[in-house]
Amino acid sequence: MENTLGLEIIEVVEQAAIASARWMGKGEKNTADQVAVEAMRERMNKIYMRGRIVIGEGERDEAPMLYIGEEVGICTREDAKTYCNPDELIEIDIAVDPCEGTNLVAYGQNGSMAVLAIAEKGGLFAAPDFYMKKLAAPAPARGHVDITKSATHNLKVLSECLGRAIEELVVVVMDRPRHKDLITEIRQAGARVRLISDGDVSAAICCAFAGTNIHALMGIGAAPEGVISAAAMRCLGGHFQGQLIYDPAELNTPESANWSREANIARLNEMGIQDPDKVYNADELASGKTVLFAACGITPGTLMEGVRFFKGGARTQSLVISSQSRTARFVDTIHMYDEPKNLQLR
Ligand code: VTB
Repeated sequence: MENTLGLEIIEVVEQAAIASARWMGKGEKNTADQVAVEAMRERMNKIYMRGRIVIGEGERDEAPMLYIGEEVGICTREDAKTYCNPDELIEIDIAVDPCEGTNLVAYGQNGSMAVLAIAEKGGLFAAPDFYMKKLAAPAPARGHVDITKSATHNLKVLSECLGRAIEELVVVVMDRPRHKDLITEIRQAGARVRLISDGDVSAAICCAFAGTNIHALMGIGAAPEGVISAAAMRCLGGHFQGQLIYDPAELNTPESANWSREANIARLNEMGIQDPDKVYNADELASGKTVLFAACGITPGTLMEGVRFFKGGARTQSLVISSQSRTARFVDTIHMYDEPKNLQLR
């Protein structure tokens, strides 16, 4: 599945990142997202593959592009058999977030990226549009920390697994009222908290790389992005667990005040999720035999640079992770828009 796909998806995330980066700092998060969606879809549809969006911009009636169920790739066309080879006709599932951290782009802040994950059909959990409690940690803590246990307990375990004092650990938490008690607990346990306004996918993946000075991600974010984080963590051997949040009391936001716990459980049941309390680990969220992940920085981040425009071109940095070739590849690309003689390469 991955030979040429691994290369082509770099361009998919690069194009989305470049389009979105043109809207950096303009205060218009919806446009920053929309142009990323359009660019991602356009490039995806030039790939010889038979893809289906399983995590995207929303349900068909609410999202015009990259909606859940949309077919993408040249080999989804009616007469595909005449020009696609059998390998390219294998159905693959795709999870996309063309602009992860729309606010970050709109306000020119660090940590936004264009991101996607791919697996063979059925290999990615089609997460409902719910919130998800998440726990990410470095590989040595995999299977030792546990989302059902307290933050205090997990920090103790993490400190043992990593062989470092709790005081040296940094936990990323999204800065939300719902995390007030969690933040207090982490601080009381002795660890340090790095609050982020948005972008927990990047934070989760950072846990898998030593040297990022991020040792855990804790707290509640969006479920679909949890699957994308899990896909990367599955390939990198890091720890990732997610648990769907259906009780509005745990969110405590103005919107969630109108939700009902029972109605949410009923919705999950309708979607085939019988046990709403189930804890999903990375292997279950991204269960595919072959999993591919790609991300490109829009604004600068811990793992990747953001898009930098220069006279006649742009430069991007991406990360492509493959379970098959067991590689995590950082790709630095110069995009040349003008005649070479007019470029100021940088
Ligand atoms: C966002 C975003 C995250 O979750 O905050 C979102 O920044 C949901 O949380 O990266 P809020 O509704 O509280 O903003 C993510 O998209 C992904 O988990």
